[in-house]
Amino acid sequence: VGEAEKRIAGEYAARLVKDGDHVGLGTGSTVKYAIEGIARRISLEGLKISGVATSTRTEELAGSLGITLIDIDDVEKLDIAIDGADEINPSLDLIKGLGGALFREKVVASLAERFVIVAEQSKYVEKLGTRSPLPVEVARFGSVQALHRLSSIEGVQKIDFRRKDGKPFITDNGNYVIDLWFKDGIENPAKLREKIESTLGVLTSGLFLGMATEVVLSDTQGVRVLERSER
Ligand code: A5P
Repeated sequence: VGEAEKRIAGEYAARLVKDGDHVGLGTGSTVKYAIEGIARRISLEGLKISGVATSTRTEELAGSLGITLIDIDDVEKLDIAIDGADEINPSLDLIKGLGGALFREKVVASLAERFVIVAEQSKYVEKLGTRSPLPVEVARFGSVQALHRLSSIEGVQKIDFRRKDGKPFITDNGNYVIDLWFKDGIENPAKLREKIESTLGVLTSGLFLGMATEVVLSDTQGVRVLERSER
């Protein structure tokens, strides 16, 4: 899908960053444009920021563009974090993690005062779990048992380990990802998150509920910004 749309959303979000901000830098093909936009503002406007990366991929990209990176444990909070998503519903709840960086993304998002999502319009859905599978990051030890436990959750139609080039996909944290598909989407995201995240072996799920403060949705014409009033 449209690089143009991704660029429009990403570049819009890059302009939300303020001088002196600590910025969470997400992972994926849309937020890449935000990271490039921030780097351009650093060189053109002398913007001073420091970034916390959500993946080794983003760390390499930001580093190569000259963005100063700091360790997550050296900050108490982030002024803003910008990231992509796989699905967004009208309450601004999200499914994330198709890129496999969900745990680090969730940790970074949880520290951010503003958590801005950049996505093209087609990711906006009435009901989560209708377009994308739900990724869950699990420890490798006992991961087959974890898969069995997760498969007994109501509504799960299909479940499988994420694979890449024929081998199990391994996250930046050395874990596996299990993808869950739902028969008719996710009826109650909060209840489901509770069930999944209390399962032995699970590090976290791709359900990001009540976290996004703004969603920048783009099409080729421009952006529509959805805002959450409380979180
Ligand atoms: C990475 O783990 C994901 O959460 C991404 O944020 C998500 O997959 C969006 O990526 P794209 O912008 O490449 O679609």
